[in-house]
Amino acid sequence: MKSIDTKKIRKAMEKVQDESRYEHTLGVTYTATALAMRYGCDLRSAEIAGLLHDCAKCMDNAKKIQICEKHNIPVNDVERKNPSLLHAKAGSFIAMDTYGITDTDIINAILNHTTGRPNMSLLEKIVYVADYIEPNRTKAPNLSEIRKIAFIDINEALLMILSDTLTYLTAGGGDIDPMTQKAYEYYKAKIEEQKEE
Ligand code: DGI
Ligand code: FE
Ligand code: FE
Repeated sequence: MKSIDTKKIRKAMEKVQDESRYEHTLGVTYTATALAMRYGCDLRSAEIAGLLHDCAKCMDNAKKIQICEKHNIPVNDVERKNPSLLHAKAGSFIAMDTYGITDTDIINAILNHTTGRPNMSLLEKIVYVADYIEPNRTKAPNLSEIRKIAFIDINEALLMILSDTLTYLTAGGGDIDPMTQKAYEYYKAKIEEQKEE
């Protein structure tokens, strides 16, 4: 990953994202880096994944679908109905194709940053949590508690975010992606198991 120029990626994000999305990107980048310091994850990987996690967010939905179809990336029914979800899949492709990222952990962190998944790597958890808690976020419930727990027990923070996301989707009548549900069930069982020990 030596040849990856993070300053260049930052400039590119400033260009392809609107102002508030770019501010969010910078917030995720430094929050992910701080979490990486706390949990002993590679700082540079956290920085690159943070910078690129929403690289496809500001594309129109038709373009996201087109990228997935062209490159044989499967699109499920929930994603077809809510194409905004596809910014994670399309973004992981663009990270490889446009920004030359080859590290599979970084690619997976981008790919799974919206829904999560069972058995996430440390970097995937860090990007997922940083995306939710970065300082520009203001709307989600329990933010101050989750922000604190994120630096104490990342699995606990992950479960709180998944749980609040499912509550929010259910209350608003949003379709639940099977991966969000599977991730929640996996971490709920895992944390219960740990508490029994
Ligand atoms: O791209 P960001 O806004 O920074 O954050 P994100 O990639 O986590 O996307 C957040 C949105 O994704 C939020 O509005 C909730 C939505 N989301 C997460 N899981 C699901 C979902 N939406 C649906 N319909 N189904 C899901 O399972
Ligand atoms: Fe996102
Ligand atoms: Fe984001």
